[in-house]
Amino acid sequence: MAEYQNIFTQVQVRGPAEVGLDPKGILQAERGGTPRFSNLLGWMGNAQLGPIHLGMFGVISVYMFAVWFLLVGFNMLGQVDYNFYEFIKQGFWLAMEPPPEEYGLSMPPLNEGGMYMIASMCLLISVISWWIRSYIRANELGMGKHICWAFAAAIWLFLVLGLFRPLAMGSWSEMVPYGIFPHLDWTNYFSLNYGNLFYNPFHALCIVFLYGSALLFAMHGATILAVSRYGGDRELEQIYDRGTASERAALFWRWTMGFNASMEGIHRWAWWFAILVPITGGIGILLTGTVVDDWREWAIVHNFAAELEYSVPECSAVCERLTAAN
Ligand code: 07D
Repeated sequence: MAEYQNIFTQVQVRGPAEVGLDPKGILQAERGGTPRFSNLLGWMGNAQLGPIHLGMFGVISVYMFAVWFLLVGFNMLGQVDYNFYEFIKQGFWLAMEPPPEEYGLSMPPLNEGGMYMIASMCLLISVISWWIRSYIRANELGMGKHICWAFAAAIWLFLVLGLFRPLAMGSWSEMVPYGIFPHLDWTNYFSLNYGNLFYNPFHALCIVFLYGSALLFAMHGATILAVSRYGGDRELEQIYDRGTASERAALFWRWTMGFNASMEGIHRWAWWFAILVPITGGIGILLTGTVVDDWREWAIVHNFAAELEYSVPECSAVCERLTAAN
């Protein structure tokens, strides 16, 4: 039985390179790179690597991302006097900071956050171009736009953090610094500054969907792997017959928890949970500092949290029961 506890794809069928369909006959020229094969990639997905389609928006996106990356990288390198050893050593602590508060929404001098603003503009153009590219690719393959709209949900949170909330607060200084530990410190400071983000119900919802997405993904992935001995990965062909992988998978859940998602429905559950992570997150961040200044106070006023200070009652219910028993 152990042979069916498969974690990696074990069978790799290898034929001539497959370039894929070209419904409108215009893609061939835009696809680049000679296809290669890799056993290692084959364990995780398709063993064939390339050709890749870049197109105009792909080129803009990669180029603008590279400019953002280099502007941030060289700014950090400058902070350690272009000493590469120090750059590596202090890398996790280095930051490219947004402009100071006094500049509000105006363009600051280059060495006081102006370069940060230019870099941010490049990142924005890169992310939007990648979204356009995802839309055009899907369109040309005759696909629905589910991937683009899910990506748009992530861009919503990205825009709230870097554009909408700073605009609403009247200062670019509200933007997030670029850097590993500095952005973590910013996140922590943001929470402390607004009275503990855990009391922001949208942060709570955001976590529900984040953990829920992980749970759904784990359930779905594990279910399909568990029935792959019956061809579970060929889901659609399985749905309309009896005794198939799909039927066993569905029965497993109906018998263990009383309910089973349909083979189509589970992908809708997953899509909704995933997009609701950044949508609820963005609402939560947009409200912070603009409408609500202290989430703990807000929670007390709305009977969401108790007015108690953070203290432990003298005798808990358990301790009371123990005392009574003795
Ligand atoms: C950020 C947006 C989309 C990104 C895009 C990417 C590039 C460049 C560069 C590779 C991820 C564009 C950029 C391509 C890449 C290179 C080089 C998506 C993003 C388009 N929290 N918290 C969340 C938990 C606490 C805080 C979300 C847990 C504390 C703040 C999530 C805990 C404090 C913010 C979440 C916890 C705090 C969040 C993020 C536990 C202080 C946000 C969802 C157990 C530490 C964000 C409403 C996401 C948010 C957010 C989880 C605790 C602060 C659910 C599990 C109390 C300030 N927190 N958090 O998908 O939306 O992000 O909040 O303690 O802004 Mg939190």
